[in-house]
Amino acid sequence: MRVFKSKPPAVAASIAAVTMLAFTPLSAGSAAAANYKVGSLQITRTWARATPKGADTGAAYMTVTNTGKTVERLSCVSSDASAGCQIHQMMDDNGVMKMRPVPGGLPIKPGQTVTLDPGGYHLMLVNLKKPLQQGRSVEVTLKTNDGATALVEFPIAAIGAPAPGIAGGGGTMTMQGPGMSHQGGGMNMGSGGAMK
Ligand SMILES: [Cu+2]
Repeated sequence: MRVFKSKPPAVAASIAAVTMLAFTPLSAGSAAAANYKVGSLQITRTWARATPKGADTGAAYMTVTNTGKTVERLSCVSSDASAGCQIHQMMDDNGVMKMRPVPGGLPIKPGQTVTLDPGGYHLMLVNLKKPLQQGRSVEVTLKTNDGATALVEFPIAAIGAPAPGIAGGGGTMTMQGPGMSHQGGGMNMGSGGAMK
């Protein structure tokens, strides 16, 4: 028969279990400024605009810098909010602003920074599965021509917001005008020949 001597629980000799306090700097805007890498492309200032109910397209924006030595072409693969995803450019067609997919991806030269902004280049989320809601975010997979991909998060600002984290306003343009519709697959995505 054995006798168990009960020992007092070992006093944690290492009270020195240091708690590391992570000081998270507060970001200025509501949207945390996250940086992403896709190949040699650095992506910052990601944001999207909320959409009104029933809209079937939404737009997202970002700043892209090429830190590499060769031209990179960026394209959009998919998003969690829409059936399709494209990079569009705005074009003045006899005084009417139209948007078209950038054929072959958006080119960014070595050292160049390209800003996608309302009125210019933008990510177009085509055939939305749900409205883009302010305060939420949309996840988009981007790809370079080298085949590098990244999942990038776009915090959603107000409907018509002119910049990330800014509430409402806008009036710059709507995405719903004639000639702007992306409905029904009317956009010719084929072979880059759609540009005229
Ligand atoms: Cu567009």
